[in-house]
Amino acid sequence: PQTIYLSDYTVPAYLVDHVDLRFELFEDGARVHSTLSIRRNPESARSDASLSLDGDSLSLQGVSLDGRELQASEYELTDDQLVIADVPDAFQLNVVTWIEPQNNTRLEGLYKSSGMFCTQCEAEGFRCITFFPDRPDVMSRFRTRIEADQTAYPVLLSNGNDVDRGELEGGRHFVTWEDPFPKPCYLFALVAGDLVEKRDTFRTCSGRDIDLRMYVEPRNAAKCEHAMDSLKRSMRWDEEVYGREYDLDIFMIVAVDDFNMGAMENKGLNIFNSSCVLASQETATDAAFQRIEAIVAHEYFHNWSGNRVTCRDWFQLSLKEGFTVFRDSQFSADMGSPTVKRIEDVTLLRTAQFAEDAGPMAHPVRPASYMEISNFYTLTIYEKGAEVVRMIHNLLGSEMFRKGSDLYFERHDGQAVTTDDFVRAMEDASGRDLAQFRLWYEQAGTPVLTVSDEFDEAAGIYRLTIRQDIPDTPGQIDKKPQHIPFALGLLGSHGEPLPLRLAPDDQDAPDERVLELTDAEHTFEFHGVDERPVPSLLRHFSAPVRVQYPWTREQLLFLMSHDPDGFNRWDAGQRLTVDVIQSLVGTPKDTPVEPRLVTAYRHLISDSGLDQALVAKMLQLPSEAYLIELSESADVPAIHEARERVLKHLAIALRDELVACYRRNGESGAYEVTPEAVARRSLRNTALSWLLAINDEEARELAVRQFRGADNMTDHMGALRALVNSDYEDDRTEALATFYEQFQDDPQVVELWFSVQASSDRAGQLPQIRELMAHPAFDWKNPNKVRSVVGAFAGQNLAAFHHADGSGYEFLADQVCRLDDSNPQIAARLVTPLTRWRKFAPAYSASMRAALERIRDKKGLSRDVYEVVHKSLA
Ligand code: BAL
Ligand code: ZN
Repeated sequence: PQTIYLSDYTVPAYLVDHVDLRFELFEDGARVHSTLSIRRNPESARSDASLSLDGDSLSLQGVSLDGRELQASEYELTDDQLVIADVPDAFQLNVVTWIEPQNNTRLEGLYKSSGMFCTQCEAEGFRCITFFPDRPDVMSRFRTRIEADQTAYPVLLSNGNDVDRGELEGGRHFVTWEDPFPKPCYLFALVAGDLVEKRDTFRTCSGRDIDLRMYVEPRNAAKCEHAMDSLKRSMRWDEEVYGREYDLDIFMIVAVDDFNMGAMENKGLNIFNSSCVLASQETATDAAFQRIEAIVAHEYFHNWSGNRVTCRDWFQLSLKEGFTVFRDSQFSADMGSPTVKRIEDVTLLRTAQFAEDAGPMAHPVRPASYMEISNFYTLTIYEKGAEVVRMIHNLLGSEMFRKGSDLYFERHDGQAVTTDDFVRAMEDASGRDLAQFRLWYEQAGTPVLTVSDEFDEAAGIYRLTIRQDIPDTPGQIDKKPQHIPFALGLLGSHGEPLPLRLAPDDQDAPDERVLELTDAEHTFEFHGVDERPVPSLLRHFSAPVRVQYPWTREQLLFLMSHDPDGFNRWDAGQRLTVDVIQSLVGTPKDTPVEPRLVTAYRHLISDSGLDQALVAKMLQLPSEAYLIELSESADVPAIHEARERVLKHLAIALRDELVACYRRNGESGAYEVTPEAVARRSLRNTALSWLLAINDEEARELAVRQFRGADNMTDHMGALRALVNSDYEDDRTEALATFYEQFQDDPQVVELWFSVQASSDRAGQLPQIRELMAHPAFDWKNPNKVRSVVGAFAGQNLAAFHHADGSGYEFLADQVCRLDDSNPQIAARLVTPLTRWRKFAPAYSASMRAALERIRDKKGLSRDVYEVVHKSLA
């Protein structure tokens, strides 16, 4: 496969002002008539008069130019292009193609899911529908007429407003949609199906009434309310916080079961993976409710950050994704607990994005090259991209940042632009120079900050030295220092915040500062300090970096209970627990566990005066994935064993406190998804899982009772998970059977049922995984099912996946090869755990490498998997 380089970018030779589409949908295929109004781009330097259109898996039925049918000799048809040698400066092109949505297992372009037609065009799916310059800097006005059988497909949707509809012969009907806003073809969408409609309205800040509609399969009619409420909250929030008003008269959301991504922000017609939009108290966990709210917001926010202002090319993907993730994370923080939201974001970043940034697929937030763009919908583009925008926000402050975003939207409305344009708008609005800051977009790798300190008692000066190093990554060495905002505070011996005097006479010094690091090393002096303080470093996780500082356990315990920054309180607890677990890896089973850890956790569990939402997070032990990420040469079974040992040690020592915590946090009142209620359920389910880990009989009874009596999926799953991960085999078997019996008709819950088993080291050993894949509810064609079994096994059941005999790796390689033929995008995602092979102890890494080599040698490997595997082995 070819590598595509940012440095090769040139403007499009031709522009398409208007696209007129007519879809004739049938059971054995679809005919697509496309009429393009094309003109030469005055900004293009190209002098030849040939037109190239992208096309993939299309059967061409006819081409005419300005009404004249072209002979086959007048154009060239290759595997991926239609080239017309000689075209005028402005003309109309008619193209008719035949496609087979019913056989489209890649789920790119137009395909069928549960009997309905739907589309996914980002990034390059539109070329699977018709020939087109499939690049985001070609923006056109679309008019779309859909024709289909009226009984089977009563609902026909596309972007914009419906402007015409009527009946046709043979029991068919049509609807025509017109989108007044020019858009790139990746935002095109079409849906045709037998769907129920849920309606609501939203009055915008200027008094316009927007028609809100959700379309779902009839069995999901009762699962729309949460998404609809989330949508209205998002619309209001974007007006209030960013001054962004919705622009069309209609906003539609459709739920689809077979979907590669989580959701898609098509203009006016967002299409969602069912698991990211449908929810009811009985079938969705708290985490799902929160995820749905965030994703609905994310897709809605794209209407401005992505659709009205879009990307010039796919190297700029983070322009819309990083900014929109930042926006949705601000929104979620405002809707719930900002500290908890920050902890969740940072957990994902540190566990998974840092791993990506240190692995063979490491790439900058604005990559310089790619083979397959689908492989670049990554944690780096999304989450690190969001952190980069967050840092701009931190450096400029809220007010200037808002001025910057206003300027960005105003200056670039209707354009396809670059990350550099975004930064320039921020600079122009604020007057700040972000030249060095731009390196965050260009350099890959997670900066490492090494912090050292000294206290000069005689002078009353505390000195902090911070050095930054950015590790080498594939194709990038010897990096330049970046501009890093570093928030910190200093605490006195009683936990009191100390004023941060950078000069001896600094009288009104604040007790928190954001230091700006620009050189490879800085030393800061704090004056008027009477005793050696405890530093609280990188508060709120003010930059996506690793901090190395020789914390003592004493200091971490101190920060855990005294740091005024909730995030750093949590972080201190994590660092302490990581330190304790790491010190036990590979030691004899009777090695003593740090007694102060028990004291600290006892305090957390017992003191109901603490912020319970924060406590619920602090009680989550660092995950195995995070512990692996922190290792140089990971021995997963040993890490798993040490972590289990600590968990059981805590559970035995705190048994009575855990039972009391469980009872104290019993159900109270109607189900609601507030930070308090979520924390209550999280605390009681954590207590339950810890107690079952030590085979506590009373807890077993509590779990069985909770399982039978739960009125919400969080508690239902909490009890099921605890039983599945326990030694009570009969209870586990019975609970799994009962659960399936109850929810077998609900695909989203069946996915939970699959994943709770596939991610459990008790219920998810390889033979059991194979059984799950042979289960009638498992479906290779459904990405959610693949993710909930194969993905959960390789990504979460780490001790089983990293079995010393290498069987987990062999298994994954087999599944990747199998899926590569039908759905390369999902196959390439599944490879991820193997790409980290260098991270593991030699016996493991050799088998992982061998599994990758076997995938590499598969005949007809897709470009998607080829890129990931070859880069991993390089
Ligand atoms: N644009 C792809 C899905 C999303 O990030 O919203
Ligand atoms: Zn997005």
